[in-house]
Amino acid sequence: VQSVVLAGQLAAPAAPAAAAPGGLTQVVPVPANAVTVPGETFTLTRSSRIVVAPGGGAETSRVADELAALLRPSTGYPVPIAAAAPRPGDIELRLVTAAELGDEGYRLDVTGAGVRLSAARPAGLFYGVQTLRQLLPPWIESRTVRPGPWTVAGVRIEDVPRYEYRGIMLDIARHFQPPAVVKRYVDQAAAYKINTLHLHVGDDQGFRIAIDGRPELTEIGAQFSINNDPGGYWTQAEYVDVVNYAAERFMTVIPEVDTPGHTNAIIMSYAGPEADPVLPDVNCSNRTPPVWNLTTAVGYSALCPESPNTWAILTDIVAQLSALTPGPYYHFGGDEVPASILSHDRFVDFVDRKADLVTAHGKTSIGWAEISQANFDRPGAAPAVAQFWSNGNPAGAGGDSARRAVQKGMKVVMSPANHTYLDMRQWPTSPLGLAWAGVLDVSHFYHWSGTSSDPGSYIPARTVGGETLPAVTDADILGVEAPMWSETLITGADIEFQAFPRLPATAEIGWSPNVHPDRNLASYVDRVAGHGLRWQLRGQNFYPSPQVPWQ
Ligand code: TNX
Repeated sequence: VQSVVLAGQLAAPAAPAAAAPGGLTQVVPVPANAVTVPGETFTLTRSSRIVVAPGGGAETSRVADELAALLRPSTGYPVPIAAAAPRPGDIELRLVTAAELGDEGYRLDVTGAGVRLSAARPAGLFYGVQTLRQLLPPWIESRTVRPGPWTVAGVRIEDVPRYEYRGIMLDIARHFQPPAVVKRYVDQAAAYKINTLHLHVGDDQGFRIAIDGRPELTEIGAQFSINNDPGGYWTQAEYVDVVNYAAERFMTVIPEVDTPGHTNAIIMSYAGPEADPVLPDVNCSNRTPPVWNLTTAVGYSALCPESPNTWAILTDIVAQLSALTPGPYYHFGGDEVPASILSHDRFVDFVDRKADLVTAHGKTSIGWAEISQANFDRPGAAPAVAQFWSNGNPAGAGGDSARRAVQKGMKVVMSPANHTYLDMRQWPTSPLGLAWAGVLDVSHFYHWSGTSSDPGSYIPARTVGGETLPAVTDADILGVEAPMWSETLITGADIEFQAFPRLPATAEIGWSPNVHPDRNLASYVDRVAGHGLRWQLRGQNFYPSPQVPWQ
């Protein structure tokens, strides 16, 4: 076994995975460091066990349970979980003291004697299991018994993520989705080491989570989806159930009720003729209620920043969603409010006040990057995060919303629409998706500028009007996120079709080191090619992109 070093310390990368035999050629995201162990092969057999070292705690046991649940249906083997010394043929999971592995890294040793997976934290064990899954033959994903053989070529992997935030966003406001669909997507994304689920639950066309004391928001605001498709909402118990389900897959939920724009559903809930009490003062949109906007229009609604009722409603929403959400973040939207509806000053006042409201409820604010216009640099302002989504030229004004955020000390989540938006069409005449940020195939997701896919050099510094706005570097970047808006997406199958095979590219950009022999499009499409069979075996939809040499 050759020596293994971590990303960042890696002077000359070790053996390229493309040259390695066996399952390494299917691992996505590509591990930071992997070396083959020549002449060694692990075989999972009828007598193999999952061995959990003592002291692992409940989370480690759960990872072991999840691994067993994956291995049993396709192998037909019992795969018991044992707290015992490992025997040849076993898979051992153990927590170790290894600061270099951080909260999410893992070490995976596969030899003829067995598999040893170690990590400093249970999340690392979970991610190691996802890698082991991809090292095994694709038929491991079968839900019925297959003949095998269940072999893995000898390999030693030491893997840590580049960014701490690797997200998906799902819009359940434009088209309602029941919890079961979201849970499936959580499982599918967690397999690629995505660790954040940003749930967009309030927009013009719907408000999707029950708020105690404010039945209007869901009784009125949740009735519909776009095109008069059926609406719906989650009870708070259903939301908590999804939060817990995601947490079991080491995924943190961030709720988003978009404000002050994208609020037609809230406004209608209080300003419609049936509503009691009627609160016309919350409405600063250019529409006179009752107007249900069930089209894909954007940029026409706004809550009035001067209305005490606006703040009473928002306080209830922020307080309750914050209390139900264990993660550190609350996303308050902030996108697409035309100055013709709220002047710059009124918008800034709104954002400053909303950020304070979020802080008062113990969360860190995230908003779409327009919020960087507000006073996040004022003395005493809490740290906050801007989510960059522009599809404009990042070297030009297109990058300014993120530069302003950096200038004010905010962190940035990178979601450039033309490289991460999963609701964009995959070919020009696709019945699914919009195209305002482009028609985006795998290559557009992988290549952010030229053939580079480095978030940390995507937005360079820019001098404008004698002022130099800063570059957005890794020191500023919390991570990456692939949003999925749902104007045209109705079913879980639609969501899967849009997510695969593009989402794993964003996952790789978020996880894998930028400088690595296999961190490139050619290697990515080769590695993801074997996943089509895996997805089919799991009953998961995907787009058979012509850019991938499907096996
Ligand atoms: C723009 S991107 C929006 C959403 C739409 C999306 C459609 C952003 C922050 N706002 O309201 O759903 O385009 O792709």
